[in-house]
Amino acid sequence: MPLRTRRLGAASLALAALAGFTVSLLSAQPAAAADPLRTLAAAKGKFIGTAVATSPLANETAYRTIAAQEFNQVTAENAMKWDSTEPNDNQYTFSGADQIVAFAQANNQIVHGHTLVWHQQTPGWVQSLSASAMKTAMLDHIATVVGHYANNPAVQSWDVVNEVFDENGGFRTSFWYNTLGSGFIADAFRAARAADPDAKLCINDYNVEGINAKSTAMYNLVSSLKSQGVPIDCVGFQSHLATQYGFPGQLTENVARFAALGVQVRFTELDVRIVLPADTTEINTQNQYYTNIINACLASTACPGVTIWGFTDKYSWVPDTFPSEGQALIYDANYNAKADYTAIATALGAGTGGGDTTAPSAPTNLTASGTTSSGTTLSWTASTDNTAVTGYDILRAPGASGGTFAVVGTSTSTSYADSGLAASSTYRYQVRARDAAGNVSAVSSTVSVTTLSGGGGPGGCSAVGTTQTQWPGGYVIQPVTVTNTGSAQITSWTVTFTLPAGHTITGSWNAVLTVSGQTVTAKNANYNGTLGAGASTSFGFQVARPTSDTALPSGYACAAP
Ligand code: G2I
Repeated sequence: MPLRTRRLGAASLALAALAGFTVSLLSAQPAAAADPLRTLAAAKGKFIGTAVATSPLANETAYRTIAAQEFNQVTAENAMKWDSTEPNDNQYTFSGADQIVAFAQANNQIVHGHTLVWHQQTPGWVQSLSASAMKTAMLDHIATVVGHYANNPAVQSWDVVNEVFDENGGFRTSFWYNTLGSGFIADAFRAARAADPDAKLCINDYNVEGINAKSTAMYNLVSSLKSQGVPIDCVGFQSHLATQYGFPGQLTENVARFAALGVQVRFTELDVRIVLPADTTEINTQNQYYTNIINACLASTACPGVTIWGFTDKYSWVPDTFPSEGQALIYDANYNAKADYTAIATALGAGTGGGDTTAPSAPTNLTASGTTSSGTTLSWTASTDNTAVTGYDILRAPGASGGTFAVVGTSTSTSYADSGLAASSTYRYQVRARDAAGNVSAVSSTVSVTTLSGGGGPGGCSAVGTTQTQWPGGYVIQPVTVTNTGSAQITSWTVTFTLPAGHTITGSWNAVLTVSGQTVTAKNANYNGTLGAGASTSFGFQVARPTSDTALPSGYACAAP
């Protein structure tokens, strides 16, 4: 784990934005909303971001001021792409990327890295490599670029692969795919995780916002990567929308199906272009599309936030690509906020919160107890708030590291019983508090829980062996804790485990041991077979082993017939 402050969750941005950022007055500041977008979004536990370009960031005060004032997340529009960061083999330049990250840090903004492996803006020297050299170049690029920011707490996520599908749901026949096959995708994610174990790793694409052949291909890929244990944490819906094509169908259902896979869903490159000249109907449609995307993010706990692909029509990719279209962003070319700005502010709750934008304090002292093979009970110390805490969200992530925290339940007290867990599995929990205005606290510290083995049911039990002492010629295992993990009393139990070759049991207590080959079977003694639901007992044994051997028994399993 790299040495650094643990990254802020989206929810903690509420506190960061309120505590650390002073709004400076701008002549172009919109009159419609008193609070900047970032304050409104943070009060909802979300980020609102923008893509930024290095040149106006360096040269235009109005650009810089709006970027800092209105957004709590930034993405480099071009500066982190391959042609900017590694134009020649093994010659890395981070000047533009570092400029953006420094700006973000100065303004309490989080950074999304864009993008590591893409078929565009990748230098020719990469595209012509042989398969083995291309794979080496890709892994080296990911390790170096992600590694450059791995200890920077602002840089929290990456687009690892970008736009790998064609419109029919096949893999795009890019030079990556043509040379390496689809395996480059899993390789890229593994390399990114190795370079920064804490970063959220995303796959990003356009025309995947609604349910269609392309988004279904994306869904199937994410599902398959997850089942293979490939580290993938998020899906980016770019959301380059256009009023003439309608709003994507079944967007809410699409968000939900990805969320059910246990990945975040981010809106990463939102803009809504119009065929020029724009009329009132088109502008109203555009306002509605912006509103719809914000609402879709607010409605899903899997969505940490929305990034707009720039903010001013002065700098938008749209006219370069679609010469007869434009006006896609939320400020005009003179930095005046457009009606789209107000639509977003309104969707984020401007003017509805009764003025309360103070989030509760984070819950403290989170602990887990009474863990069985299928459940655990959490308790914590209450949060405080300027009005009142109305409830707590319970978040859970699978495994001891990685994965995504998702809300699994709510509580109005300071405890929560979680159930339906898998046996012998590790989960991590966090809790956050809410108030009546919808303000969300930072998350509590994380507690890790490993469920017992033995599979629940009336007759379940688990066994955990502890090495009490060992020496060159032997060891003592004490206690082997036997727990009734079921819901009813048991009257006998049998523990089995594997003894390394050449080891001999020299003594045992509180159980009756028999040895067959390398398998040891320990049955309860006549006085400790009866255990109520959740109750434990223990036994122990001593073993002689060759003096050169440091092996220990393994594979403890318990049965309670
Ligand atoms: O095409 C829109 C976006 C689609 N998804 C991935 C994004 O990375 C992509 O962004 C755009 C940037 O907004 C443009 O600014 O990607 C383009 C490249 O494909 C960017 O355009 C490039 C121009 O093609 C270059 O000629 C120019 O030198 O921007 C460069 C820097 O201004």
